[in-house]
Amino acid sequence: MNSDPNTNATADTNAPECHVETRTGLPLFTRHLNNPILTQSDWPYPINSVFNAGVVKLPDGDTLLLCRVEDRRGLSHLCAARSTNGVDNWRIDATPTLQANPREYPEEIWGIEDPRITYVPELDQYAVVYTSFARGGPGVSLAMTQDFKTFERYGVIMQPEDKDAALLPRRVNGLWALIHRPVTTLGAHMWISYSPDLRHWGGHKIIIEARRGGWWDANKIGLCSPPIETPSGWLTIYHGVRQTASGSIYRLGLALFDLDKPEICLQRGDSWIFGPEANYERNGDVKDVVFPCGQTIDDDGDTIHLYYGVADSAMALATGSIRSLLAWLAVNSSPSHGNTFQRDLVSGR
Ligand code: BMA
Repeated sequence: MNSDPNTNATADTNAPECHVETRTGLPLFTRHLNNPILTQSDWPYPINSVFNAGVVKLPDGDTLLLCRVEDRRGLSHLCAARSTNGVDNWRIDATPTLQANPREYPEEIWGIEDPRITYVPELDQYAVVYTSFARGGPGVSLAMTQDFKTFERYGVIMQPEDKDAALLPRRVNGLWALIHRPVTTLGAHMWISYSPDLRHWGGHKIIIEARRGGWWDANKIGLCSPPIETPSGWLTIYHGVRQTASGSIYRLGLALFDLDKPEICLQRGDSWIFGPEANYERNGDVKDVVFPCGQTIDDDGDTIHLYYGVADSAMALATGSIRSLLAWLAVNSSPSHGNTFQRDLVSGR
């Protein structure tokens, strides 16, 4: 058990690899010994790979992973897997749970990918925000559900090129808020947009930029799992993509956004907190990728179970503490690395 006086996190001190640590030397995230927890061989029908699942804890206590499943044509659909302990004995839907429907939604002609799930108490529904992939590139689509059996599709809510999106669980100043990652002439940065009805979106603002040059998160960043509401702000895990001579490395960083004005970045970590180190993260269809799209939080309000796709091939699990993440962020962030673009605009550079 963890003995970090700063937190009440549960941590396996035998855990290998992750070098970003709390003040007392424990890793911020500890990989589960059963990793990878879901693979192609678990599936009830033939597939290529299962990864980048949206996650939610259901009212009956089950953990539901809405997995991105790539079929053997290379196109993706979503399939639900449920487990009582969130680790094993997954009960996987016998057929795809949510499939692309290009006849009615042509933006899905090349499949649907990377769902993020947010429970919205006001609507008593889950918002599933996913990437729809077609000739115009990836876009952001929304479907609402109560039971992960039937879905009300809203279609595209952010036109291509855009992805890595999640809805905040409640209105902010009367409006729904969506974090997403459009690719524009400005680059691949994270934005927020607001809507009165989940269909019409505006008030678009950059919330954090990809850094430049040699940084681990230079040139391309994107939201991972849906932001977590804490008393200090919206705690947000994002990915940074480092381009190297032998391909990309997807790593994870932390940022904190203002509760009432989520376009304001309060803190942003300097270094990455988690990256591909284990063999199952380093090798697969796409090497060196860790890609979480969801998490569950225990009843203690602190223990976070992060579910992440590994190497675009399988699903893995790592556990940490929200209090430790916030404590780390407070002492490892530079206020100057929020949104330089807005400052450039003001200064005219
Ligand atoms: C991103 C997304 C993810 C994928 C990652 C690495 O752009 O497409 O689905 O896991 O690339 O290939």
